[in-house]
Amino acid sequence: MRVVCLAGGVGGAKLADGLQRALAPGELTVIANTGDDLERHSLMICPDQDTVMYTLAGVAGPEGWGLAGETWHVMDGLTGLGEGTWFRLGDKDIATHLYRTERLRRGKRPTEVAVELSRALGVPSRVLPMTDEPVRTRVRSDDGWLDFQDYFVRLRQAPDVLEVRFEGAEQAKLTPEVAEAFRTAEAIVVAPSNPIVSIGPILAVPGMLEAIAEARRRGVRAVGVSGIVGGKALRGPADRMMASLGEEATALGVARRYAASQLLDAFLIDRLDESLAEDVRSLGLEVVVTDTVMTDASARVRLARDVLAATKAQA
Ligand code: FO1
Repeated sequence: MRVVCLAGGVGGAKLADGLQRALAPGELTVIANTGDDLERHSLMICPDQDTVMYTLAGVAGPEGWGLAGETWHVMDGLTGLGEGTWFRLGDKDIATHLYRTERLRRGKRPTEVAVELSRALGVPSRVLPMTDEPVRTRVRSDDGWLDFQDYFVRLRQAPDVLEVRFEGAEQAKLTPEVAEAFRTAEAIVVAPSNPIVSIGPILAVPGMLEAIAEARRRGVRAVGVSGIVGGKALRGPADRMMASLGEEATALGVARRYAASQLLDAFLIDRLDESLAEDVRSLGLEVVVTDTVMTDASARVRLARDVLAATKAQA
């Protein structure tokens, strides 16, 4: 069963891992958010793509991003030279960035480099950037506009987010690889990633929503999972971000967002949020109430199986 999964960083990578384990090799394509991408120390860094790729390769670091068993000699050296090292790149991870940066400089497309990197790591799925054009997420706080990683890593998500924009999104295009993935998809999954700054940029790529709608017109079902459980984001600032943007910071708030773009057939919410099921249903979505918190590999697979079941049948 060919499955296309839209994902951001760590939370999305966990469900992608569950899907990869539940499916046959080659059946999963992950479309990764590139709004978090940045250039530092002259290196092109694609955090969400790499988080998904390292997770699917079984080599992700202890925090969910970067690589396991890292050393930090380059960062220590840069710190000694007085360089800002608030964005930590491990020595092995730097090899990925050197490779990517060099290939891009020689004219390869980001998608081509992503496919090469995944292949080199032995990932049995495809991990595709949402677009080859640069899209940069920026957030407005009381102190003005911030680059996403300034907000997320340097300022540790402390400022209230009052506005979000995806610079470059209007000029971005669907890649042939992403278009083909939707053309051949048999199921579409929206991972429990931040709906505003992880899934939002993916949906902002012109043609993305239409490609999903076109697949759904063929009878392909689209299923999403709430990354907010009991009013709290499982990871990251999605709950506070939704609140400061005037949205309800619950699974219902996430469902409302996706319902507004007519994205989904069904939505999975946690048992803790069962009381919201009726309201989610009234948005025109089928609801599956299940355990959505992925504490270990077996929980990832269990959730993936629930997701796949929801893509097959009326809940
Ligand atoms: N997250 C952090 O909180 N601190 C870091 O220093 C950091 C470095 C980093 C390096 C490479 C990479 O692929 C990811 C990295 N992340 C780091 C994670 C990442 O910035 C965020 O988790 C995502 O952008 C949000 O999805």
